[in-house]
This record gives sequence, C-alpha cells and structure tokens, in this order.
Amino acid sequence: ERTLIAPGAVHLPDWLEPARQRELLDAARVWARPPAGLRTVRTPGGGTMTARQVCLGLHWYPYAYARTAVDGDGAPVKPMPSRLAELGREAVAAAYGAPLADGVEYDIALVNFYGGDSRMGMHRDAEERSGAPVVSLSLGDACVFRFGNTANRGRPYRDVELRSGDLFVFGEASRLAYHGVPKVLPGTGPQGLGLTGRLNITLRVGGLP
Ligand code: MD5
Ligand code: FE
Repeated sequence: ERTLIAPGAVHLPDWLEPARQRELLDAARVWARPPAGLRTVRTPGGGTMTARQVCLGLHWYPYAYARTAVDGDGAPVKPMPSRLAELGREAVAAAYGAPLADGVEYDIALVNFYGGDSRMGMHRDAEERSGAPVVSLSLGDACVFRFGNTANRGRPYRDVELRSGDLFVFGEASRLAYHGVPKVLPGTGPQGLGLTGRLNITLRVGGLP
C-alpha cells in the first residue's frame, strides 16, 4: 500500500523485494570499505553521531558537502552508482505516480549504519541546493522514524515504523520537515538478510557545483 504521511511525504512499505534488499546490502558493504569508507561523524559541538556513515557522489559533513572525505581519511568520495540514480527515479515515480522532472538526477547517496543503540536526533536536511525529493530506503532491523513539522524539532510529530524494504519519499511541502530516528528495534530484521542493525540509504539531488 501507499500511505501519505503528510503532503509530499509518502511511505511505501515493503517496496524492495528481498533480492533487491540483498543486492543493496552487499553493495553497501563494499561502499563501506576504505578509502573514503564508513566513518564516525563528529559534530561541531564535540559530539559524535551514533549512526556511522559512508557517502557516495558527494561527502556530507556537518553541515556541508565536499568532494573528499574531509572528516575521514581525506580520500576522494566514491562515485554515485548509476543504478542508485535510476532507483531514485523509480522510487519517485512509485511514490508520486509522476516522473522526476527532466534533467534532474540523483547524484548523492548517504548510507547510514545503525547499531541497536544508535539514534538520530531531530534535524532537517538543508545542505542540498535542489528541491528534489529525498528518497529513503531501509534495510535490516526496523526503527521508529519520527516525522515532524517544518517549524521546530518538537511536536507535532508522527512516529512511523520503518521496516526492511520500506521506501519513504520526502518531497514538496515535506522536503524540509524535521525528522529523526529515536529508536532501532533490534532483532526485527529479516532472518535471511544477515544484517545486525539497520541500514538506511538516502538518495539526494545536490544541485551543487
Ligand atoms: C534515516 N536519514 O532513517 C533517515 C532517513 C539522514 C536521515 O535523516 O539525514 O540521513 S531520511 C529522512 C528524511 C530525509 C529528508 C527529509 C525528511 C526526512 N523529511 O522531510 O522528513 O537514517
Ligand atoms: Fe535527515
């Protein structure tokens, strides 16, 4: 089914079939390797993010994009795979029933690995210079995803469980909404996938030079 969580925010549970989940997980394990592999993100305030991250296409660090792993080993960021760009187009078409605008290409993927104790605080994704929707794909353990409002980190928000294979597309009026992951639900992933924890892949259009 397809659930409209808010204007422009569409949840499609179980969108990725098991074979595609497996394929993405296998690819993510390769992306995670050095150089410019999985890293711990340090925030300007001296904190560390509990989800570990690897970037493709452009490297995100708080709160900008770079061509190299500036807060990691300094190596050039891995390229955005064309199959991920294509998956992004497919996801937008499935969510909205209309194709992505001509000339718009997904060129950034942020891949977050969550352990059982990982969380992501409420934030907005505002470093991109494009209004194109963000595509989110979940693998492994389920989580509580908190979808908030565009004005502040607090209420009103809505909690939605995201499970392995789910697609969530955030566009239009929801593109700049606050959101976070208050909790991972350990042991809830598919038996056959072989992932301890949760993996989330977001596809973005940078609109950056
Ligand atoms: C996650 N990741 O589950 C989430 C899913 C991130 C991040 O938040 O920044 O890597 S993506 C959720 C998202 C993206 C863009 C807009 C909105 C939600 N939104 O308007 O709610 O690891
Ligand atoms: Fe985000």
